[in-house]
Amino acid sequence: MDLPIVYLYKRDISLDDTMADVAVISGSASDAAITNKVTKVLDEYNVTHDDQIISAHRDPDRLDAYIKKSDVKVFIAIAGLSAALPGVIASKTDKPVIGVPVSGTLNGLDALLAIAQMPKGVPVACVGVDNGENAAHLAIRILKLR
Ligand code: AIR
Repeated sequence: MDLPIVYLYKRDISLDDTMADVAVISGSASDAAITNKVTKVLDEYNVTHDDQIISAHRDPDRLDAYIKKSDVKVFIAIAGLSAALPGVIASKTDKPVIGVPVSGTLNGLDALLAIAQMPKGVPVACVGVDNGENAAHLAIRILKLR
């Protein structure tokens, strides 16, 4: 189910958030089309997910609080432009992080490089530009390892 944008922005981080297997975090409400591709596949496979809109640049403290509080098993982070979100999450957790570059400008090449070119020791699994479906499929495969 697609959640209203206002709800995603204003919701406090609650204990319910720790119940999900996957965190789906978008950098902006404007990423909704790609975020919906992710959540559609997760829903098809009955994978529980907690959806948030948190910008690594605009709201770093809230992102930090969410990661510290969250007990999910896999993070999916969706962002365009200078897409720091997946990398920042990977710097704050030892859980798997999957990044989805969004094609806002430069056909998504800016976000693709920002997500894929992580330094050693801080890995992010980068799927194709706008390919939210593959982020969900990869998360499902990771969950199967358990
Ligand atoms: N973004 C948001 N904070 C940091 C970044 N890089 C990204 C969003 C979105 C793009 O910037 O993930 O893809 C444009 O966001 P907005 O809110 O200006 O529409």
